[in-house]
Amino acid sequence: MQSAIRTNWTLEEIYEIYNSPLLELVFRAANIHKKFNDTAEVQVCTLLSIKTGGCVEDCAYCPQAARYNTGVNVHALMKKDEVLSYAQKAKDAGSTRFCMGAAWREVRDNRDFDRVIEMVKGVNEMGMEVCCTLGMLTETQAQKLADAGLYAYNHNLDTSSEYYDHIITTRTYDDRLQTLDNVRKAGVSVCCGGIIGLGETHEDRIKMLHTLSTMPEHPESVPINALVAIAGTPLANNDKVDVWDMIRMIATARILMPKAMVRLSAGRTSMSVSEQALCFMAGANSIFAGDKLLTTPNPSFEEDDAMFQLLGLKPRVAFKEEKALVEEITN
Ligand code: SAM
Ligand code: DTB
Ligand code: SF4
Repeated sequence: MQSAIRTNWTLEEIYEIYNSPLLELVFRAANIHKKFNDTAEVQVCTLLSIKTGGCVEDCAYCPQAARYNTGVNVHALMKKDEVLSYAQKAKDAGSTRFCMGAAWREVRDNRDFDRVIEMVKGVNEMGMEVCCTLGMLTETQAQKLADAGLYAYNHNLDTSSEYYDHIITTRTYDDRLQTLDNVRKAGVSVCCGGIIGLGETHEDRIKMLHTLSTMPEHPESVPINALVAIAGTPLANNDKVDVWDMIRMIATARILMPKAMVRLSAGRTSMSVSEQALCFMAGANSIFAGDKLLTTPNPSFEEDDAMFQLLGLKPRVAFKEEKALVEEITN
């Protein structure tokens, strides 16, 4: 049998998958999803912006970049207790992963970082999978976060290496890859994906999926975001992302990386329940829940609860892989 999980995909193979007739692509992805995962299960993650706006980077899509006038309220790093009470609310509403985002270019070794370490410890002790997205990290910083109980780190490639400098000029694709490597070395689960609707071509999307699916180990989570066009940013007037493109991306990601959590991320407020259902059919098995992403709106817990009931979906339990491993060892 050909190895089920492959890291040697060629660009040509991915091109063919991505461009196959839409329903054929969805059927193929759905079959793979059924074979590798519990398709009734969706991971529910909650995001919290712990430090908002005022970022020095020039990411063309981002409401938090200081250089664009987006009307985002700048907020210094939140207090630990305040963050933990948000985490508790998210847990009570059924989230099993809590992701803290900071509008930083990179982590600095200062008191703010010490405070984030305390937040990581606190959320971990609550029994949730704790994730951070704080910008670039050194290997030592990644290790410190790991020691505090960090479960996953989100660091997106966003687009292809070729298109990257059309979107961001204040750092390079290699900087991104270096941080991802540092996260891996620290034994932290990798969450890495991208955004569609930045003005990239289909080829750029294919190239990004190629980079992700040929990493020595696939990212454990792959968020697929649709651009939320923000007034004041250079991408404010970009066309709305076609939902079929979102489905195509999700299905291709599922086929290439059968066991990854493929996350239907930003953009859900402009999608109907039927459109989201097609994304789940195509292999999406994770969402961000709660009425705010970092700074922009997201469906409420109640709306998602109703969607889960309707579609017969259930939230994935926390630390599922680890629990399965313990059962295997003890049985
Ligand atoms: N500053 C850190 C960084 O850039 O890595 C962490 C926070 S940053 C806001 C996290 C991710 O959010 C970005 O990598 C990008 O993929 C996504 N994002 C930001 N603005 C977005 C938008 N307007 N639409 C869709 N995704 C967006
Ligand atoms: C990811 O891939 N998407 C999330 C999370 N990782 C950090 C962020 C989406 C942000 C959308 C714009 C905002 O709310 O500011
Ligand atoms: Fe936004 Fe992160 Fe870029 Fe800063 S580094 S502008 S927070 S995406």
